[in-house]
Amino acid sequence: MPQPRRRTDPAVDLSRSLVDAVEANSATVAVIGQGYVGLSVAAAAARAGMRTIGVDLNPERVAALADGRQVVPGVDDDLFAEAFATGRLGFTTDPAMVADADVVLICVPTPLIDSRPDLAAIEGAGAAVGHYLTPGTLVILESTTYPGTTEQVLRPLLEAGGRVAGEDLLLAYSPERINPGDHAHGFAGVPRVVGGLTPPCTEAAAAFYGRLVDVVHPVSSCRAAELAKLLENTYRLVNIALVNEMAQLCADQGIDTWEVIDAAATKPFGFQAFYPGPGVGGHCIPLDPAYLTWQSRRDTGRPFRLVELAKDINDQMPSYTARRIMDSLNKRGVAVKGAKLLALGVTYKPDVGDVRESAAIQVLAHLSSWEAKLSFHDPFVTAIDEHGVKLRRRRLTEDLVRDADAVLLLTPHATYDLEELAAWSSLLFDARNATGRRDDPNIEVL
Ligand code: SAJ
Repeated sequence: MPQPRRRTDPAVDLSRSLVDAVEANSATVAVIGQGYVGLSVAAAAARAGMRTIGVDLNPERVAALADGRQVVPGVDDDLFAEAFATGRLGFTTDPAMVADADVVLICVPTPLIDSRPDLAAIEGAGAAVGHYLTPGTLVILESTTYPGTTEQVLRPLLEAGGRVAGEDLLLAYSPERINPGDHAHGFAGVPRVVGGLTPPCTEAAAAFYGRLVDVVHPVSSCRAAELAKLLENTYRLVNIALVNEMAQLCADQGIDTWEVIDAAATKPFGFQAFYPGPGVGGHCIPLDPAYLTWQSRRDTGRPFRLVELAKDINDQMPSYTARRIMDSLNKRGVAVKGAKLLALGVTYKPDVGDVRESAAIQVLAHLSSWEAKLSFHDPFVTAIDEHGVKLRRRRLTEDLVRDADAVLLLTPHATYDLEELAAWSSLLFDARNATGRRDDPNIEVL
Protein backbone atom coordinates (compact mmCIF):
# COMPACT_ATOMS: atom_id res chain seq x y z
CA MET A 1 0.00 0.00 0.00
CA PRO A 2 1.82 3.24 -1.14
CA GLN A 3 2.35 5.61 1.76
CA PRO A 4 0.23 8.77 1.37
CA ARG A 5 2.55 11.63 0.45
CA ARG A 6 3.10 13.65 3.60
CA ARG A 7 2.23 17.21 2.66
CA THR A 8 5.14 19.16 4.09
CA ASP A 9 4.79 22.71 5.20
CA PRO A 10 6.49 24.83 2.48
CA ALA A 11 8.03 26.98 5.17
CA VAL A 12 9.61 23.94 6.76
CA ASP A 13 11.26 23.05 3.47
CA LEU A 14 12.27 26.68 3.00
CA SER A 15 13.76 26.84 6.47
CA ARG A 16 15.63 23.61 5.98
CA SER A 17 17.14 24.73 2.68
CA LEU A 18 18.14 28.05 4.22
CA VAL A 19 19.68 26.31 7.22
CA ASP A 20 21.62 24.06 4.82
CA ALA A 21 22.88 27.11 2.89
CA VAL A 22 23.90 28.89 6.08
CA GLU A 23 25.70 25.82 7.40
CA ALA A 24 27.39 25.27 4.04
CA ASN A 25 28.49 28.92 4.00
CA SER A 26 26.76 29.32 0.65
CA ALA A 27 24.12 31.72 2.02
CA THR A 28 24.46 35.34 0.98
CA VAL A 29 23.59 38.16 3.37
CA ALA A 30 22.42 41.75 2.91
CA VAL A 31 22.39 44.18 5.85
CA ILE A 32 20.28 47.32 5.52
CA GLY A 33 21.80 50.15 7.55
CA GLN A 34 25.52 50.41 8.16
CA GLY A 35 25.62 52.15 11.51
CA TYR A 36 27.51 50.52 14.37
CA VAL A 37 24.83 47.78 14.62
CA GLY A 38 24.55 46.95 10.90
CA LEU A 39 28.25 47.13 10.10
CA SER A 40 29.11 44.98 13.12
CA VAL A 41 26.73 42.19 12.10
CA ALA A 42 27.71 42.49 8.41
CA ALA A 43 31.37 42.09 9.35
CA ALA A 44 30.55 39.16 11.65
CA ALA A 45 28.64 37.40 8.83
CA ALA A 46 31.49 37.92 6.34
CA ARG A 47 34.05 36.78 8.89
CA ALA A 48 31.93 33.65 9.49
CA GLY A 49 32.20 32.76 5.80
CA MET A 50 29.09 34.29 4.20
CA ARG A 51 29.24 36.69 1.27
CA THR A 52 27.75 39.88 2.72
CA ILE A 53 26.70 43.24 1.31
CA GLY A 54 26.15 46.26 3.52
CA VAL A 55 23.47 48.62 2.18
CA ASP A 56 23.34 52.24 3.30
CA LEU A 57 21.76 55.51 2.14
CA ASN A 58 24.98 57.44 2.79
CA PRO A 59 27.20 57.36 -0.35
CA GLU A 60 30.24 58.78 1.47
CA ARG A 61 30.01 56.11 4.14
CA VAL A 62 29.54 53.37 1.50
CA ALA A 63 32.51 54.63 -0.53
CA ALA A 64 34.78 54.73 2.52
CA LEU A 65 33.75 51.25 3.70
CA ALA A 66 34.09 49.82 0.19
CA ASP A 67 37.60 51.23 0.26
CA GLY A 68 38.31 49.33 3.46
CA ARG A 69 38.20 52.41 5.69
CA GLN A 70 36.35 51.78 8.95
CA VAL A 71 34.49 55.07 9.40
CA VAL A 72 31.67 54.02 11.73
CA PRO A 73 32.16 54.92 15.43
CA GLY A 74 31.44 52.03 17.79
CA VAL A 75 32.43 49.24 15.41
CA ASP A 76 35.29 47.00 16.49
CA ASP A 77 38.15 47.88 14.12
CA ASP A 78 39.65 44.39 14.27
CA LEU A 79 36.31 42.78 13.41
CA PHE A 80 35.96 45.07 10.39
CA ALA A 81 39.54 44.53 9.24
CA GLU A 82 39.25 40.74 9.54
CA ALA A 83 35.96 40.73 7.66
CA PHE A 84 37.14 43.08 4.93
CA ALA A 85 40.28 41.02 4.41
CA THR A 86 38.15 37.97 3.54
CA GLY A 87 36.96 39.71 0.37
CA ARG A 88 33.41 38.62 1.27
CA LEU A 89 32.28 42.04 2.56
CA GLY A 90 30.99 44.60 0.08
CA PHE A 91 28.96 47.81 0.31
CA THR A 92 26.35 49.54 -1.82
CA THR A 93 23.70 52.25 -1.78
CA ASP A 94 21.46 50.14 -4.03
CA PRO A 95 18.69 48.28 -2.12
CA ALA A 96 18.07 46.15 -5.22
CA MET A 97 21.03 44.09 -4.06
CA VAL A 98 18.76 42.38 -1.53
CA ALA A 99 17.32 40.41 -4.46
CA ASP A 100 20.46 38.25 -4.41
CA ALA A 101 20.42 37.70 -0.65
CA ASP A 102 19.22 34.61 1.19
CA VAL A 103 19.26 36.53 4.51
CA VAL A 104 18.34 40.21 4.86
CA LEU A 105 18.95 42.04 8.14
CA ILE A 106 17.36 45.42 8.87
CA CYS A 107 19.48 47.49 11.26
CA VAL A 108 18.20 51.05 11.01
CA PRO A 109 17.67 53.74 13.68
CA THR A 110 14.43 53.94 15.64
CA PRO A 111 14.54 57.34 17.38
CA LEU A 112 11.86 58.90 19.50
CA ILE A 113 10.23 62.10 18.29
CA ASP A 114 8.23 63.90 20.99
CA SER A 115 8.34 60.67 23.06
CA ARG A 116 6.76 58.71 20.20
CA PRO A 117 8.65 55.94 18.36
CA ASP A 118 9.65 57.08 14.87
CA LEU A 119 9.64 53.96 12.68
CA ALA A 120 10.18 55.83 9.41
CA ALA A 121 13.55 54.16 8.84
CA ILE A 122 12.08 50.68 9.40
CA GLU A 123 9.17 51.52 7.08
CA GLY A 124 11.55 52.83 4.41
CA ALA A 125 13.80 49.80 4.65
CA GLY A 126 10.80 47.43 4.74
CA ALA A 127 9.30 48.95 1.61
CA ALA A 128 12.62 48.74 -0.26
CA VAL A 129 13.26 45.15 0.83
CA GLY A 130 9.66 44.18 0.05
CA HIS A 131 10.05 45.55 -3.46
CA TYR A 132 13.16 43.54 -4.30
CA LEU A 133 12.60 40.49 -2.12
CA THR A 134 12.78 37.08 -3.82
CA PRO A 135 10.94 33.96 -2.56
CA GLY A 136 12.69 31.97 0.13
CA THR A 137 14.44 34.88 1.83
CA LEU A 138 14.87 35.15 5.59
CA VAL A 139 14.31 38.71 6.84
CA ILE A 140 15.40 39.64 10.37
CA LEU A 141 14.72 42.98 12.07
CA GLU A 142 17.35 44.03 14.63
CA SER A 143 16.35 47.62 15.33
CA THR A 144 15.17 48.27 18.89
CA THR A 145 11.41 48.80 18.85
CA TYR A 146 8.15 48.11 20.69
CA PRO A 147 6.53 44.64 20.73
CA GLY A 148 4.45 44.05 17.60
CA THR A 149 6.56 46.09 15.17
CA THR A 150 7.92 43.10 13.23
CA GLU A 151 4.48 41.57 12.70
CA GLN A 152 2.32 44.69 12.39
CA VAL A 153 4.62 47.21 10.67
CA LEU A 154 7.37 45.30 8.83
CA ARG A 155 5.46 42.19 7.73
CA PRO A 156 2.86 44.02 5.55
CA LEU A 157 5.62 45.95 3.80
CA LEU A 158 7.54 42.77 3.02
CA GLU A 159 4.37 41.06 1.75
CA ALA A 160 3.51 43.99 -0.54
CA GLY A 161 5.68 42.42 -3.23
CA GLY A 162 3.53 39.27 -3.24
CA ARG A 163 5.44 37.21 -0.70
CA VAL A 164 3.64 35.54 2.22
CA ALA A 165 5.50 35.65 5.54
CA GLY A 166 5.73 32.19 7.08
CA GLU A 167 5.31 30.54 3.69
CA ASP A 168 7.69 31.78 0.97
CA LEU A 169 9.27 34.40 3.22
CA LEU A 170 10.80 33.72 6.64
CA LEU A 171 10.55 36.55 9.21
CA ALA A 172 12.17 36.98 12.63
CA TYR A 173 13.37 39.54 15.17
CA SER A 174 16.68 39.55 17.02
CA PRO A 175 17.60 42.48 19.28
CA GLU A 176 21.01 44.02 18.72
CA ARG A 177 23.36 43.91 21.70
CA ILE A 178 26.33 45.77 20.26
CA ASN A 179 28.09 47.59 23.04
CA PRO A 180 30.41 50.27 21.65
CA GLY A 181 33.73 50.31 23.46
CA ASP A 182 33.00 47.08 25.32
CA HIS A 183 35.82 44.72 24.35
CA ALA A 184 35.09 42.29 27.18
CA HIS A 185 32.74 40.09 25.16
CA GLY A 186 33.37 40.68 21.42
CA PHE A 187 30.62 40.01 18.89
CA ALA A 188 30.61 36.20 19.22
CA GLY A 189 30.61 36.27 23.01
CA VAL A 190 27.26 38.05 23.35
CA PRO A 191 24.29 35.63 23.28
CA ARG A 192 21.57 36.35 20.73
CA VAL A 193 17.82 36.19 21.42
CA VAL A 194 15.85 35.15 18.33
CA GLY A 195 12.08 35.07 17.83
CA GLY A 196 10.38 34.10 14.54
CA LEU A 197 6.89 34.53 13.13
CA THR A 198 6.61 30.72 13.01
CA PRO A 199 8.82 27.88 14.32
CA PRO A 200 10.51 27.41 10.91
CA CYS A 201 11.28 31.16 10.89
CA THR A 202 12.82 30.89 14.35
CA GLU A 203 14.80 27.82 13.32
CA ALA A 204 16.26 29.53 10.25
CA ALA A 205 17.18 32.70 12.14
CA ALA A 206 18.72 30.69 14.97
CA ALA A 207 20.83 28.78 12.44
CA PHE A 208 22.03 32.07 10.94
CA TYR A 209 23.07 33.60 14.27
CA GLY A 210 24.52 30.26 15.33
CA ARG A 211 27.25 30.92 12.76
CA LEU A 212 28.02 34.33 14.32
CA VAL A 213 27.73 33.92 18.10
CA ASP A 214 28.49 31.23 20.66
CA VAL A 215 25.00 31.13 22.20
CA VAL A 216 21.61 31.59 20.51
CA HIS A 217 18.47 31.79 22.68
CA PRO A 218 15.31 31.10 20.63
CA VAL A 219 11.96 32.40 21.91
CA SER A 220 8.43 31.64 20.73
CA SER A 221 7.61 34.86 18.89
CA CYS A 222 8.90 38.13 17.46
CA ARG A 223 7.10 39.98 20.26
CA ALA A 224 8.90 38.04 22.98
CA ALA A 225 12.25 38.92 21.40
CA GLU A 226 11.25 42.59 20.94
CA LEU A 227 10.15 42.82 24.57
CA ALA A 228 13.26 41.04 25.91
CA LYS A 229 15.41 43.86 24.58
CA LEU A 230 13.24 46.51 26.19
CA LEU A 231 13.31 44.64 29.50
CA GLU A 232 17.12 44.55 29.41
CA ASN A 233 17.43 48.30 29.12
CA THR A 234 14.42 49.20 31.25
CA TYR A 235 16.07 47.20 34.03
CA ARG A 236 19.02 49.60 33.82
CA LEU A 237 16.89 52.73 33.63
CA VAL A 238 14.88 51.77 36.72
CA ASN A 239 17.88 50.73 38.81
CA ILE A 240 19.81 53.86 37.91
CA ALA A 241 16.77 55.89 38.98
CA LEU A 242 16.73 53.97 42.27
CA VAL A 243 20.28 54.97 43.16
CA ASN A 244 19.73 58.52 41.88
CA GLU A 245 16.82 58.94 44.29
CA MET A 246 18.82 57.15 47.00
CA ALA A 247 21.65 59.67 46.50
CA GLN A 248 19.28 62.54 47.19
CA LEU A 249 17.94 60.83 50.31
CA CYS A 250 21.49 60.19 51.54
CA ALA A 251 22.58 63.77 50.88
CA ASP A 252 19.64 65.08 52.92
CA GLN A 253 20.68 62.85 55.83
CA GLY A 254 24.47 63.24 55.59
CA ILE A 255 24.87 59.57 54.65
CA ASP A 256 27.59 58.57 52.17
CA THR A 257 25.68 57.12 49.18
CA TRP A 258 28.75 55.46 47.69
CA GLU A 259 29.58 53.77 50.98
CA VAL A 260 26.03 52.44 51.16
CA ILE A 261 26.13 51.07 47.59
CA ASP A 262 29.52 49.48 48.10
CA ALA A 263 28.24 47.86 51.29
CA ALA A 264 25.13 46.48 49.55
CA ALA A 265 27.33 45.22 46.72
CA THR A 266 29.12 42.88 49.10
CA LYS A 267 26.02 40.68 48.85
CA PRO A 268 27.16 37.97 46.41
CA PHE A 269 23.64 37.35 45.07
CA GLY A 270 20.47 39.27 44.36
CA PHE A 271 22.08 42.68 44.01
CA GLN A 272 23.78 44.53 41.15
CA ALA A 273 25.43 47.85 41.91
CA PHE A 274 24.39 50.92 39.96
CA TYR A 275 25.73 54.38 40.73
CA PRO A 276 24.26 57.89 40.88
CA GLY A 277 25.27 60.42 38.29
CA PRO A 278 24.28 63.75 36.71
CA GLY A 279 21.64 61.91 34.66
CA VAL A 280 21.06 59.14 32.10
CA GLY A 281 22.24 59.81 28.56
CA GLY A 282 22.95 57.90 25.40
CA HIS A 283 20.59 56.63 22.74
CA CYS A 284 19.60 53.37 24.44
CA ILE A 285 18.72 53.66 28.10
CA PRO A 286 16.73 56.90 28.03
CA LEU A 287 14.88 55.87 24.87
CA ASP A 288 14.24 52.12 24.80
CA PRO A 289 11.94 52.06 27.86
CA ALA A 290 9.89 54.87 26.31
CA TYR A 291 8.80 52.41 23.60
CA LEU A 292 7.40 50.26 26.38
CA THR A 293 5.26 52.91 27.98
CA TRP A 294 4.15 54.33 24.62
CA GLN A 295 3.02 50.89 23.40
CA SER A 296 1.44 50.02 26.76
CA ARG A 297 -0.63 53.20 26.68
CA ARG A 298 -1.57 52.71 23.01
CA ASP A 299 -2.48 49.01 23.22
CA THR A 300 -3.75 48.61 26.78
CA GLY A 301 -4.64 52.16 27.80
CA ARG A 302 -2.39 51.71 30.86
CA PRO A 303 0.90 53.53 31.44
CA PHE A 304 4.01 51.59 32.38
CA ARG A 305 4.21 53.51 35.65
CA LEU A 306 7.63 52.38 36.85
CA VAL A 307 9.26 53.43 33.56
CA GLU A 308 7.58 56.82 33.66
CA LEU A 309 8.55 57.39 37.29
CA ALA A 310 12.16 56.27 36.67
CA LYS A 311 12.38 58.62 33.69
CA ASP A 312 11.07 61.52 35.82
CA ILE A 313 13.69 60.81 38.51
CA ASN A 314 16.54 60.53 36.02
CA ASP A 315 15.39 63.58 34.04
CA GLN A 316 15.67 65.83 37.08
CA MET A 317 19.23 64.73 37.92
CA PRO A 318 20.91 67.44 35.80
CA SER A 319 19.10 70.19 37.74
CA TYR A 320 19.72 68.40 41.04
CA THR A 321 23.42 68.11 40.19
CA ALA A 322 23.58 71.82 39.30
CA ARG A 323 21.98 72.67 42.65
CA ARG A 324 24.51 70.50 44.47
CA ILE A 325 27.32 72.31 42.66
CA MET A 326 25.77 75.65 43.71
CA ASP A 327 25.58 74.43 47.33
CA SER A 328 29.25 73.41 47.22
CA LEU A 329 30.23 76.87 46.00
CA ASN A 330 27.98 78.64 48.51
CA LYS A 331 29.55 76.64 51.36
CA ARG A 332 32.83 78.26 50.30
CA GLY A 333 31.34 81.74 49.99
CA VAL A 334 31.35 81.68 46.21
CA ALA A 335 28.24 82.70 44.30
CA VAL A 336 27.36 80.74 41.16
CA LYS A 337 26.79 84.02 39.32
CA GLY A 338 30.16 84.93 37.88
CA ALA A 339 31.85 81.77 39.22
CA LYS A 340 34.52 80.36 36.88
CA LEU A 341 33.47 76.72 36.40
CA LEU A 342 35.57 74.27 34.35
CA ALA A 343 33.62 71.19 33.23
CA LEU A 344 35.66 68.07 32.43
CA GLY A 345 33.92 65.38 30.38
CA VAL A 346 30.67 66.26 28.55
CA THR A 347 29.84 62.99 26.70
CA TYR A 348 27.05 60.76 27.99
CA LYS A 349 29.41 58.25 29.57
CA PRO A 350 33.15 57.89 30.07
CA ASP A 351 35.42 56.95 27.14
CA VAL A 352 32.60 57.05 24.56
CA GLY A 353 32.64 59.99 22.13
CA ASP A 354 28.87 60.48 22.03
CA VAL A 355 26.97 63.48 23.42
CA ARG A 356 23.44 62.26 22.63
CA GLU A 357 21.15 63.01 25.59
CA SER A 358 24.28 63.93 27.56
CA ALA A 359 23.34 64.87 31.13
CA ALA A 360 26.62 66.78 31.55
CA ILE A 361 25.58 69.33 28.94
CA GLN A 362 22.21 69.73 30.64
CA VAL A 363 24.03 70.44 33.94
CA LEU A 364 26.00 73.17 32.18
CA ALA A 365 22.77 74.61 30.79
CA HIS A 366 21.41 75.05 34.33
CA LEU A 367 24.67 76.66 35.53
CA SER A 368 24.71 78.90 32.48
CA SER A 369 21.19 80.08 33.29
CA TRP A 370 22.55 81.14 36.72
CA GLU A 371 25.21 83.18 34.88
CA ALA A 372 28.22 81.08 35.83
CA LYS A 373 31.29 81.57 33.61
CA LEU A 374 31.67 78.19 31.96
CA SER A 375 34.56 76.52 30.18
CA PHE A 376 34.99 72.86 29.27
CA HIS A 377 37.36 70.17 28.13
CA ASP A 378 36.57 66.74 26.74
CA PRO A 379 38.99 64.57 24.75
CA PHE A 380 36.22 63.58 22.34
CA VAL A 381 34.34 66.87 21.95
CA THR A 382 35.72 70.07 20.39
CA ALA A 383 32.62 72.25 20.80
CA ILE A 384 29.21 72.33 22.47
CA ASP A 385 26.19 74.02 20.95
CA GLU A 386 22.98 72.73 22.53
CA HIS A 387 20.57 73.48 25.37
CA GLY A 388 21.70 77.10 25.03
CA VAL A 389 25.31 76.21 25.87
CA LYS A 390 27.74 77.38 23.18
CA LEU A 391 31.40 76.73 24.05
CA ARG A 392 34.62 75.73 22.37
CA ARG A 393 36.93 73.25 24.06
CA ARG A 394 39.78 74.72 26.10
CA ARG A 395 43.24 73.20 26.28
CA LEU A 396 43.50 71.38 29.61
CA THR A 397 46.39 72.99 31.50
CA GLU A 398 47.34 73.33 35.15
CA ASP A 399 46.67 77.07 34.96
CA LEU A 400 43.18 76.50 33.58
CA VAL A 401 42.39 74.11 36.43
CA ARG A 402 43.92 76.29 39.15
CA ASP A 403 42.12 79.37 37.81
CA ALA A 404 38.67 77.79 38.18
CA ASP A 405 36.50 78.42 41.23
CA ALA A 406 35.36 74.82 40.77
CA VAL A 407 36.27 71.94 38.46
CA LEU A 408 33.22 69.84 37.54
CA LEU A 409 34.27 66.27 36.74
CA LEU A 410 30.99 65.28 35.10
CA THR A 411 32.21 62.46 32.81
CA PRO A 412 35.45 60.93 34.12
CA HIS A 413 37.25 59.83 30.95
CA ALA A 414 40.16 57.47 31.57
CA THR A 415 42.58 60.03 30.10
CA TYR A 416 42.11 62.38 33.06
CA ASP A 417 44.84 62.31 35.72
CA LEU A 418 42.63 62.42 38.79
CA GLU A 419 45.51 62.89 41.23
CA GLU A 420 46.70 66.00 39.35
CA LEU A 421 43.17 67.38 39.04
CA ALA A 422 42.58 66.91 42.77
CA ALA A 423 45.89 68.61 43.58
CA TRP A 424 45.29 71.57 41.25
CA SER A 425 41.58 72.16 42.01
CA SER A 426 40.51 74.51 44.79
CA LEU A 427 37.15 72.70 44.59
CA LEU A 428 36.59 69.47 42.60
CA PHE A 429 32.95 68.42 42.14
CA ASP A 430 33.42 64.73 41.42
CA ALA A 431 29.91 63.92 40.14
CA ARG A 432 30.59 60.17 39.77
CA ASN A 433 33.01 59.66 42.66
CA ALA A 434 35.73 58.86 40.14
CA THR A 435 38.49 59.97 42.56
CA GLY A 436 37.08 57.93 45.45
CA ARG A 437 38.39 60.72 47.70
CA ARG A 438 35.20 61.83 49.39
CA ASP A 439 37.06 62.63 52.61
CA ASP A 440 39.13 65.31 50.87
CA PRO A 441 37.78 68.71 52.01
CA ASN A 442 38.23 70.10 48.49
CA ILE A 443 36.27 67.29 46.81
CA GLU A 444 32.48 67.02 46.73
CA VAL A 445 30.45 64.15 45.27
CA LEU A 446 26.77 63.62 44.44
N1 SAJ B 1 24.58 55.44 34.23
C1 SAJ B 1 24.48 55.87 35.55
N2 SAJ B 1 24.69 54.97 36.55
C2 SAJ B 1 24.97 53.66 36.29
C3 SAJ B 1 25.05 53.23 34.95
C4 SAJ B 1 24.86 54.14 33.94
O1 SAJ B 1 24.22 57.03 35.80
O2 SAJ B 1 25.16 52.90 37.25
C5 SAJ B 1 24.34 56.39 33.15
C6 SAJ B 1 25.55 56.55 32.24
O3 SAJ B 1 26.41 57.55 32.72
C7 SAJ B 1 24.90 56.95 30.92
C8 SAJ B 1 23.56 56.22 30.95
O4 SAJ B 1 23.31 55.90 32.32
O5 SAJ B 1 24.68 58.34 30.87
C9 SAJ B 1 23.54 54.94 30.13
O6 SAJ B 1 24.67 54.24 30.52
P1 SAJ B 1 24.87 52.66 30.11
O7 SAJ B 1 26.05 52.17 30.89
O8 SAJ B 1 23.62 51.93 30.24
O9 SAJ B 1 25.40 52.76 28.63
P2 SAJ B 1 24.66 52.69 27.23
O10 SAJ B 1 23.60 53.70 27.06
O11 SAJ B 1 25.78 52.69 26.25
O12 SAJ B 1 23.93 51.28 27.25
C10 SAJ B 1 24.47 50.25 26.49
C11 SAJ B 1 23.37 49.22 26.37
N3 SAJ B 1 23.77 48.27 25.37
C12 SAJ B 1 22.86 47.85 24.47
O13 SAJ B 1 21.71 48.23 24.47
C13 SAJ B 1 23.34 46.90 23.44
C14 SAJ B 1 23.14 48.54 27.71
O14 SAJ B 1 22.25 47.43 27.53
C15 SAJ B 1 24.45 48.03 28.28
O15 SAJ B 1 24.21 47.38 29.52
C16 SAJ B 1 25.36 49.23 28.48
O16 SAJ B 1 25.63 49.75 27.15
C17 SAJ B 1 26.67 48.82 29.12
O17 SAJ B 1 26.63 47.97 30.03
O18 SAJ B 1 27.69 49.41 28.73
